[in-house]
Amino acid sequence: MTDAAILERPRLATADDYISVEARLGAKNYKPLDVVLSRGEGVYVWDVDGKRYLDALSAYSAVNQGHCHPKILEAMVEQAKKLTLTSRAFRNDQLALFYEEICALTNSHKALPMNSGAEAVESALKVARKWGYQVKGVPADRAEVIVCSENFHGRTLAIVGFSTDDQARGGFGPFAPGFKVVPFGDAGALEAAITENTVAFLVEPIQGEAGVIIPPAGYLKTARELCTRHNVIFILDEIQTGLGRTGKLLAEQHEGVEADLTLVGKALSGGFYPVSAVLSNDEVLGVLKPGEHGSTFGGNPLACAVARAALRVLVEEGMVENAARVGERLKASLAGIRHDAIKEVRGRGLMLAVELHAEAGGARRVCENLQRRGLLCKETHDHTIRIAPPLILTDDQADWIAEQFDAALRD
Ligand code: IF1
Repeated sequence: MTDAAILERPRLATADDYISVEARLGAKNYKPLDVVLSRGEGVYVWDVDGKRYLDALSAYSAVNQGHCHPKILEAMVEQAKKLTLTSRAFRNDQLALFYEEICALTNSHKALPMNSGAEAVESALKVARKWGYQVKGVPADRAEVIVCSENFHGRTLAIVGFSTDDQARGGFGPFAPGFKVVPFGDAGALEAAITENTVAFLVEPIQGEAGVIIPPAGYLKTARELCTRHNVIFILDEIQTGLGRTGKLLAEQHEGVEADLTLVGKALSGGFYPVSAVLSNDEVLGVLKPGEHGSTFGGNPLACAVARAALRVLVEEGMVENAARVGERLKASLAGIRHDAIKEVRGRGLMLAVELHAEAGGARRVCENLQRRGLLCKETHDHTIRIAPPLILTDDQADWIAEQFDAALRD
């Protein structure tokens, strides 16, 4: 069969056709719900059979602005018609504007544009180590980074090397040395782990994959103080919590702290394109000299134009404030559900989770029931259902989500 003929093969028809081809040809690194989506608009997505669902996952917080936001689409199309990629060997007319806007919005002095969230995390770890050797005076190859148990920071080898989740790290060794794990939320353990070779503390303000775990009040403030006192870079991974998800532009604002390095990604493009960035509140990024770090697509004009539009609509359409207000309403409605399967409702803004008791039979089953009711959620681990709809959610849609949860638990 010629290449052209291969490409002209008849299109797949039913959802089962898509699912069976994926089963036959795809790596099985996910176990998705059996829903084959073909269209998205705002909080809704439609499957190939035309059924509508409310998306309460938002692509793991990458479509905070809602699916296919028209203004981000317009910015992407206009830029794609002009210039998509130059490499950083040359300059382009979007990067400086992206720097100005993201640094102003986040009170940052410098930014390093990357593509995936994991790349932003890896970049921050590289910069922290180099800063440790060149500025703090840590002996070569002795830099230590402290992370928290139950962390999720991405899927690269260095990152899974300091994961405490066997599913994420099992069978991928050997791993990079120089990482110490302390319990999340325990400031005493953090202080005890700091040595003169500690260069950074990397932590999520709220642990997402761990099941929307909020640290004790004051934890991030104490961590900030400890990092300042011991000359340790405080790195906040806001790739999931950032850009309005918790009801503030950055989750750190709930605690009144400023990280030395803040990582953003996901919704930085509104789901149109992989865009991430390392934001620096002081000169840590200044240790990088030309040729010491890079990326083919990092900071490309299309990514910058998309990110600028994604940030603009987030701010101009009041999505952050809406997440705070509607998130409170939804959290209260969910907490009001009287059902003994529910162990806890927790979260901040529209980063919510419902934890079920172990004997309730598992979160996956409830997610499959919710899918039949037209609500798409994703379980994390066995007993927790995360709820993270786009930040444009209305009061009525929030009430509807709670009603579906109530009904699904009664089934
Ligand atoms: C998967 C969840 C997982 C992240 C934080 C960095 C990254 C992520 C706080 C890396 C990515 C995604 C990855 C995706 C599922 C989802 C996820 F927490 F959001 F639910 F896995 F834990 N920091 N999270 O949440 O960003 O390189 O993916 O752009 O890997 O299954 P990335």
